[in-house]
Amino acid sequence: MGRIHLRNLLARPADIRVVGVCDPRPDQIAAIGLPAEVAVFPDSRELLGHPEIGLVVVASPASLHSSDVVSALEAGKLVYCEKPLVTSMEDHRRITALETHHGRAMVWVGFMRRFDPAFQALKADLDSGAIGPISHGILSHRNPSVPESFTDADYMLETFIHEFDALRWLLDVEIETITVGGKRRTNSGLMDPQFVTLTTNGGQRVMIDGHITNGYGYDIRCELVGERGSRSLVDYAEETGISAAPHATWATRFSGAYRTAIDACIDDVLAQRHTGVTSREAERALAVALSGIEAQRTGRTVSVGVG
Ligand code: ISE
Repeated sequence: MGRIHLRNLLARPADIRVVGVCDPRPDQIAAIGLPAEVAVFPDSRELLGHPEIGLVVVASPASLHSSDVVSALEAGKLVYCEKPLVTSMEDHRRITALETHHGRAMVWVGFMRRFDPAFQALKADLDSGAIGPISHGILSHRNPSVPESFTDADYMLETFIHEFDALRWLLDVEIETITVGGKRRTNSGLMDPQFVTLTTNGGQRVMIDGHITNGYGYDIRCELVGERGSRSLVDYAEETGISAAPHATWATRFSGAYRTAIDACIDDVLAQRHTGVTSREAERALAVALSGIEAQRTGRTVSVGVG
């Protein structure tokens, strides 16, 4: 993930400078082939103490996001952090408390689907009222494979969290309840596929099938049904050039969106504004994911708490 962001940052016109990178595995950094002017910091404290650094991009494993983001905020830096921002409400509160202390929103969360041309075209159609009020949605999140260590909780926090954020944004609603079903277990004990049903405060019902060891490709689908018609991502394939056929991985499917998302963050930083996904916005998708973990465990429909 860090490499994708680094490549995109280095491709940016000369209105910013990539000062340095930090990774506990020096061999990984060597493999990137860094330009000579980009310093390698063996220790993140040294990087965070650097006076020229204004924005820190956090692309560490999700379990480290909380401590990485907190350290950056304590050092007074702005942060672009990959999703999920954090994995517990307690960690989330530490971050918002620091932002409150600094008196401003300082964190941009990398929900890149909001920057994908096909999702944006779908959103524009919904906002125009072209298909009337939405009654329901049918979505798929399919991945060819995930690491052996991937857990049911990761399914919510790493994978379905994209749908939770995208649906809130597309429909301008809050998700009220979540139910999760599935029987099949992989060799590593992961429930896969998983079937999620959501209800919203807009009166909609949304069904998502997740199948993240499908072996055939990365396949993201989204159909929303209104009173006067329906729209799917596939409807925008020709105008956006985003093929509806399965892609190799999430990195190839969303390569453009990753670039646009970080570019938009940098534009915001340079213009001293925040038009992206704030920590407070990300908290809503996190709340749904945490309720989803409870729904997996209990087999019950779980109400998503109000933040
Ligand atoms: C990544 O963020 C994605 O976009 C994928 O859809 C997801 O399944 C994967 O686990 C994520 O890391």
